[in-house]
Amino acid sequence: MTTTRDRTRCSDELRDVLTGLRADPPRLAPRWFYDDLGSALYEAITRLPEYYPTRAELELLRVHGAEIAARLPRGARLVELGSGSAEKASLLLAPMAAPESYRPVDVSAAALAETVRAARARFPALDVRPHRASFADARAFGALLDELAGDAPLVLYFSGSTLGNFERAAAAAWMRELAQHVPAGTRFLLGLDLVKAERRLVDAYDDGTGVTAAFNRNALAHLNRRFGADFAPARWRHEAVWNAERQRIEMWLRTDAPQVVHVGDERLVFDAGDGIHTESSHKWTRAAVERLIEGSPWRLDGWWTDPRGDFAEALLVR
Ligand code: AVJ
Repeated sequence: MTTTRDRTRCSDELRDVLTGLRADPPRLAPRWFYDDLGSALYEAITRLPEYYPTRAELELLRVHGAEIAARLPRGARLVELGSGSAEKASLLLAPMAAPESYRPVDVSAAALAETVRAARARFPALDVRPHRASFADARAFGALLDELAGDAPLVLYFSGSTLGNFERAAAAAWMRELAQHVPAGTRFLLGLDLVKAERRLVDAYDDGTGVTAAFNRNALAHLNRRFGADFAPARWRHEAVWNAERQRIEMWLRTDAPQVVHVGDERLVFDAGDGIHTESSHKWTRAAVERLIEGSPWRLDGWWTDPRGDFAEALLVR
């Protein structure tokens, strides 16, 4: 059944999509990667030999998880932003002192169910409570944090360098807003991919098997399924470029020939050479983290990297 609310949400989303596609240069938000197929493709990306961040963060937690856990308060409520296999959170929960509960937060009910299943299998005695919510909107997520704050010390965990999808200024604003919804003493553990040789960064986002290209093009297929658009995904070339000035990998979909595409009631015309910017994945240094939290209630209280120095966990305290 389609409710009025569904239609309203659909038209809001369609309006956002059209605003982005009509911008110069055209853009599409990374969230359009993640329908069921896109989530499966991302899962495949994490296993590619070229895509090192997932393995690097797991290795970091295997090597330094106990040290990190020793810096977290006893009896803490672990709130994880985004949910998957609970594999990373488990490497913190195992050495943590008497965690009060584990609270994965995600918009996807399917992702949450999988996280809960995995966490309960690993820690049968642990209180595991999923929260279906978006954390991208700091105000909405702040309302959830207001509810979660108080009974036990809070530890937020945001893994995978997903913060890197925000523009730098938006990330800083988001951090400041979250700080307004958590008590003093709250810890925030941030998993961040570090700046490194351009070759390795580009290869991680342009793998030889073409999985990332399929993941990128699936955003267009997703728009076709969701809004009845008529993108021809195969006619868009996957591009991953290092933007040195902004220290980020950008993903684009580019067309070599003119194309006309219908989205909703709109007719969009693309010229040969036009691109759609689909994702920015910002990379980090310790100095960039200091800039991120400058003038905010957060301060940097710990920093660990994996043995190769590819990935970091930054521990912030409010
Ligand atoms: C899920 C945002 C962390 O930026 O590395 C992987 C997404 N895009 N390959 C990242 C992604 C292309 C990923 N994050």
